[in-house]
Amino acid sequence: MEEPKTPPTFHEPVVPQEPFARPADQSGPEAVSPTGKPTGAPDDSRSQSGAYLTTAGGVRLPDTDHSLRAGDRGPTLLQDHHLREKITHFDHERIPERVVHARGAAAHGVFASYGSAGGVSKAAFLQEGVETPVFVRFSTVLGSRGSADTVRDTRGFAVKFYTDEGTFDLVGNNIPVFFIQDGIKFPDVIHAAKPHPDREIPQAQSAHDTFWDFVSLHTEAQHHTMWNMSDRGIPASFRTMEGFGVHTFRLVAADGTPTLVKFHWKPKAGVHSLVWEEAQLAAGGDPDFHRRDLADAIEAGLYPQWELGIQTFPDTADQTFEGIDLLDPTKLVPEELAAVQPVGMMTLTANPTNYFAETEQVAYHTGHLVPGIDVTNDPLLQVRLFSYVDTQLTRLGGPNFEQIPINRAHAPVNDMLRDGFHQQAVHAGVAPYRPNSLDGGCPFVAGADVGAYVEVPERVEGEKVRELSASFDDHFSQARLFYRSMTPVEQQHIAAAYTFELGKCYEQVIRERQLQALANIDAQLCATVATGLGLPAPEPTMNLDDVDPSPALSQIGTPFPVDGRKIGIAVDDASDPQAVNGLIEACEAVGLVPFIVGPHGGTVGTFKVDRTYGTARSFEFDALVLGGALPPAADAIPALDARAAFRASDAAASGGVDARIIQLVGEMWRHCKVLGSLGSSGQQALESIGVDPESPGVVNGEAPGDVTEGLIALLALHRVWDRF
Ligand code: HDE
Repeated sequence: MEEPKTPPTFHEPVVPQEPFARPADQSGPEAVSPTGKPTGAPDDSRSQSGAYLTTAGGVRLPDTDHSLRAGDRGPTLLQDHHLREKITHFDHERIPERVVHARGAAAHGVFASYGSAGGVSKAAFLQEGVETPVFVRFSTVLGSRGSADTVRDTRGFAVKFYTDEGTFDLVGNNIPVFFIQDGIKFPDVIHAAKPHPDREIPQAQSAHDTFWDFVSLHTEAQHHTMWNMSDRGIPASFRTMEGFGVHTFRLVAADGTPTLVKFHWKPKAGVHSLVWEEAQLAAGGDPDFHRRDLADAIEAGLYPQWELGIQTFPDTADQTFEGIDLLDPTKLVPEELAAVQPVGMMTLTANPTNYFAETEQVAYHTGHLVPGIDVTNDPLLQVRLFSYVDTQLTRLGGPNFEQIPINRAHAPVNDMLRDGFHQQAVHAGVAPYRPNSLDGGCPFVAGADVGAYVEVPERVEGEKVRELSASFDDHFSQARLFYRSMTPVEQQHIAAAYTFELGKCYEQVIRERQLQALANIDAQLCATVATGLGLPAPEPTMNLDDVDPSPALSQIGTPFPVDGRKIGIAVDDASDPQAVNGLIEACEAVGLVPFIVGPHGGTVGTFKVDRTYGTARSFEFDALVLGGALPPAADAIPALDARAAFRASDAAASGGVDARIIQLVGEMWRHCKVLGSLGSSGQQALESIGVDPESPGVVNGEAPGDVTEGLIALLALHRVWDRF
């Protein structure tokens, strides 16, 4: 799939030439005008062009390395307009990062509707066979723009659909519930979760006092917190995350019939997570781990896919389903009670061309709704409807952010909004007001019959109060439902995460208070965490009602396709080229992505080295195959590397496998990843490191095909949980 690239030359080119064409995996926003009309220009028409450097005004420049000075040892002249333009623009290159979800990565794609939602929603993009361009941004919530990808956190999953009827944004998360029931508390939860205001630490973490102070006092946050402490808080990649609209929305059919729905994105690659040690290693070894994975997959043509599904509920007066209040965003509806019905497939096909222009400047908004999709009175959603426009005024510098190329609608815009900073449209006419006669009465208002957005005429009455209905009072039963739906290994991860995070708090009373909340969720979980913290496990302060587990909430046990899984193949200078080449081909034939791990950079025999013994760590691979004896490489530093090795004492006795390979195998083993060997020297190396070739999750083969067959079977289940 890889496009031929123009390789850079060693010496700086001196002959003027047109800029290189954009790589095939990149795509800019559609070339529509600020008023939503297709311009017909190619979508790269906004990129800079021409062989020569110019000023912002397009005048060619002879020099940009020397300021204009009075003599070569004299002062700089104020008249140097190029210097001033260059520095002034640079001084203003940064815009405020997002208050939350500052760190993100995005991609272009397409949503293809199955038409199965056509009966419950009149939205044009949900009708059969309709294809709609999308721009999707994934993010962490807490960290600043430069923070690491693999921290324990919720992930944003925001999708902009550029539909023919205007823009629809589904601004969701990878966790189906939220910390707070009423949006007025959003500043509180975020202030508590962000770094401490005095020292501004810790970065991108919830493992600190203020977070646990808040969630232990504010117990409606316990359900979301439980998800964060689970494997969902450390996804393996964006490609393997589920997405959720969180709130209950309202779909409207062509005849006006409303249906309440919850939106789900199901990844075709399956739902997978990192283990905690991998997440920690990746935060240092490759802080851009998720961002890189997404971009690499798209560049390689391994287009990530998610199926959009809906759970539907009758729009009854109490807006409650099986006793679950659908307006309470701290509650989910188990899939066993309401199946997720597939309505379309989203495929991400292109990387952005420019991070700032697209990923940074994209502005999602929960109020971007199209006919056929309406909101409910969920008190969290209601506040979001205000916040998303308001925040862009500061972040994107004024009211015309909808005109930035990535935000432009792909439907005609005729809004009577005028002027303001950065106005890019050249509006004709004299009457941006209604009623008017000077512009012939334009623009006219539409009726529902010609595509107007008409709110569902819901009857509303009540007293003005600052309170929620009593049905929102249960803060623990769904946290228990989630915990009890996990497999034992997932439960162990949850207990370990609570123990780690609470162990990082300074104030004992905060730990004790959170233990009290755990006691009200599950006695066994509470006891395990209490043991780790060295504190007594408190008694619950309420009856712990039994819950029916929802197996659909567990990530373990379901086989998924293995396309795009990464296989490390460790080789040395004596590895059998035929066998290794055969393995590379066999991997590629079944959609696995092989990485050669060599003793040094460059090439080893006939193989191009992707990682060296010194740079490879477990988090980069789903499986590792030893393709040789792997003796210590020329740059091995025995004293240093052996200390890091697993079973280092055996390393010398083993006949000398490079200590960094021993370390890598040790990590892969601990992380329950598939291990393998190719040929007898590979198997010998594995055995000498201490891996029993007969143990679960180990594949040995003389022929490459035997190895890949074993890999596929094991990788379908992601990890070898039964190793321990
Ligand atoms: Fe957001 N949220 N949010 N949020 N949110 C923002 O908008 C806000 C909430 C979510 O990739 C901000 O443009 C309030 C729930 C995502 O650009 C801001 C409340 C969910 C993104 C904002 C919530 C989300 C944001 C910051 C409580 C999941 C990133 C910058 C009422 C369903 C979108 C911006 C992107 C971003 C406000 C709660 C998801 C400040 C007030 C619940 C994925 O407007």
